[in-house]
Amino acid sequence: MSTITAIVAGLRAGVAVVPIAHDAGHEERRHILNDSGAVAVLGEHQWNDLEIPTLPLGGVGDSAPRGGVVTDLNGAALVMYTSGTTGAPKGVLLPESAIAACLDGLADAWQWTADDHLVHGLPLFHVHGLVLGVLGALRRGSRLTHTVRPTPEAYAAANGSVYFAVPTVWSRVVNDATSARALSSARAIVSGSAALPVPVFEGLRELTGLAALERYGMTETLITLSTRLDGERRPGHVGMPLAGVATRIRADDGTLAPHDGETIGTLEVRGATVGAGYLGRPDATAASITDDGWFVTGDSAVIGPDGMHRIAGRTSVDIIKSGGYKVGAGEVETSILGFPGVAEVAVVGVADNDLGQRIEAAVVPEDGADINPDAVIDHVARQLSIHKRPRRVHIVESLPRNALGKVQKARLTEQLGATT
Ligand code: MLC
Ligand code: AMP
Repeated sequence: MSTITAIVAGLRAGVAVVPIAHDAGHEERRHILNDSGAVAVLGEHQWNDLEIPTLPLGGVGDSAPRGGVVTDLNGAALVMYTSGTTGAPKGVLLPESAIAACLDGLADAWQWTADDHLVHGLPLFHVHGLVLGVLGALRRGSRLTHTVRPTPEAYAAANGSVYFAVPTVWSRVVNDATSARALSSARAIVSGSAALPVPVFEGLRELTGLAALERYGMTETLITLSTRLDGERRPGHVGMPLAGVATRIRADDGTLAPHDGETIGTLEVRGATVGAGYLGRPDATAASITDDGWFVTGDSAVIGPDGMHRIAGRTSVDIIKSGGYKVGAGEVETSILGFPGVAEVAVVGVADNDLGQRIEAAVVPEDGADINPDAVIDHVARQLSIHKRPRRVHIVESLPRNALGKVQKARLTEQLGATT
């Protein structure tokens, strides 16, 4: 509740709010607070290493916000941190107008109204749980139940009309037939943040009688594509552009690719839901936009002649989606390199039935070093965040490299996957 109070207070006061993961470790927390130029932390928390004042909610604090920090927020209502292929997470500037366009576009696609009772248990520091799951309910005036954890049992008990979840949660729902059947009184179930496997889509349809609505988006662009309640819901497809959004795909040779249902290209999007770039990173912002103003998503997609989109994958192996969380291989590698005795490391996403991808690391120790894999996992959980920890750490003699010395991540992913 304190998160929702703090976010709404910030929005009402016209003060940009920066959500921080509840399980954020000390390095990640410090990076986000410093990089964003935050002047105060709102609400209760158990962090005892903060160098900036905490303002309690529901009363007047005795500490004042820290001053002297000037950042160009470019009119952002929210600054949401997201991982890239390398380096620490970047803050995405999200103006109120983009948030409103996204929420209204989704309301149109899903016929979302004040009569709905939305249920989800997603974390409140990302677009899915916070923007769609909280601000969406507030904008529509619909009732919201947050189940705290997104468990099948909690979803079954909530008696909602619309449910949101990431594919990992939907896969767990399908594996719990009793809970799944309890959702059959809902009018819509919605999946997003990662690809919904076709068997999970089919399992949901069989157990709940509902064809899941699938939608696609990114922190940088908010939600741009969705299937519609009054349209076709084709397994493995993420539908059409929301109102006010346009898309196109670009082939490897740099030309725009045809919308023929076969050609794969990098997806580019433009429109009212797209954010205002990265905070304090004009270089990264410029690199993400084409000369004619389209945002380059880094996802590969196919567009059909009927306008239906299918996401075919990511263009970079260094972006991992685990349980719907985006994690950059680079940030985990940097963290592990700081662990005593580590000479080299490579982090990859290995295919996982539950999480979509699970984070695994291959570590080469320095000569004579004896590294405990569990200690490496704990190190990442404490420094970055619990959800960014590798699920397995392999101690290896060397990393597979090509003739230029570059780590062959595809080969490593195959090798690690084969050891499961
Ligand atoms: C385990 N734990 C540890 C630990 N190992 N804690 C500390 N150190 C270690 N080494 C404990 C934790 O304390 C915690 O305990 C528990 O393990 C967490 O378990 P987990 O294994 O990480 O959780 P898991 O079951 O795998 O979570 C699955 C999940 C979660 C689906 C619930 O991944 C999730 O909430 N995903 C949603 C991500 C999301 O919202 N993405 C949207 C991005 S926006 P305890 O006791 O606390 O459980 C976006 C745009 C768009 O993508 O399109 O939407
Ligand atoms: P994030 O930065 O956490 O907002 O993650 C955005 C990324 O999640 C996108 O670039 C996609 O790779 C992935 N994603 C989101 N929704 C879907 C979806 N429905 N299908 C496939 N991938 C998705």
